[in-house]
Amino acid sequence: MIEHRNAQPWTGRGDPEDGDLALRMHHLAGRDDAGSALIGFACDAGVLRNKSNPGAAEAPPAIRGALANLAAPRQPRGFHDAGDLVVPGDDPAPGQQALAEHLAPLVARYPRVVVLGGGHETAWGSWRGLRRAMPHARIGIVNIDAHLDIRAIGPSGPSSGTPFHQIRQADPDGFDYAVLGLAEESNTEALRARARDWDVAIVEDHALQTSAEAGFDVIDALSARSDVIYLTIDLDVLPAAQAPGVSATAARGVPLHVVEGLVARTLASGKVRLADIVELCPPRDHGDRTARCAALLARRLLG
Ligand SMILES: [Mn+2]
Repeated sequence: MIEHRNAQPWTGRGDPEDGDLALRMHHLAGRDDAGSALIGFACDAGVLRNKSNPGAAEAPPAIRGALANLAAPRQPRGFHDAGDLVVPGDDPAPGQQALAEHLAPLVARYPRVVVLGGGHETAWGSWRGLRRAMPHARIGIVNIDAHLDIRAIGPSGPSSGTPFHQIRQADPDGFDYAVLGLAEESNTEALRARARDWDVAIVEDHALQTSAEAGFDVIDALSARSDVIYLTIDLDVLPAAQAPGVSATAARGVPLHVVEGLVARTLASGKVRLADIVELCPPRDHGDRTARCAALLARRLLG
């Protein structure tokens, strides 16, 4: 049974002595001029099935908490908080179905929708929500991630390691997938060979250590041939020092400023209707530093 929890009121710091421009993100929640919406996917089922560390279910409130007191962007616009879907147990499928059902009307109504996962099984709900809202669109997928997440579905069923395999099964002809930040050591040759077979565009983490530029051609080409972009950010692409609070930490990783550059370039296409931020694991975080990375990215996506 999937529970839908309504959004809690946003609270945070106020500095009225500084005047009308002293806005923070919590001030933008629920404003009438909402140009985006967010929804939380509180789910441990995907990482449990993927033999990984639980905790992703605690991510949505942790990201909201880190987001609330960030300064609003220069030209602030409101956002709508659609609350959280709470997925019990170790089967992600009912939760993914509920996510797709909740997302479709949000995507139809708001220019951009942001999902706060959950493990990467979130993607199988996200993508289907977008597909439901836009049945005929060419959907390009930009995944900023250390992993391909195209594993075959084994006896334990779909997990946080299989979502892009599931998407390809659902849409073999339309599947157009790029992975930015891949760590060679974290993907077996079976998966890398499958990615070659499926024409997955890959930019490895080695090429993304100082600048996002090595990813621009892939992003631009994918954007040009797509009607809409689904951007998915797996926080385990970040170096362990910046992002200890994920299910699977990266020894090398892609630094936050480079990830921000990749996100900015993808947003510059003007085609990102849906984005998600996944794999935050608050019980493994230190001093909220991973949640803060997630919040910086969420602020950019909502803005
Ligand atoms: Mn992933």
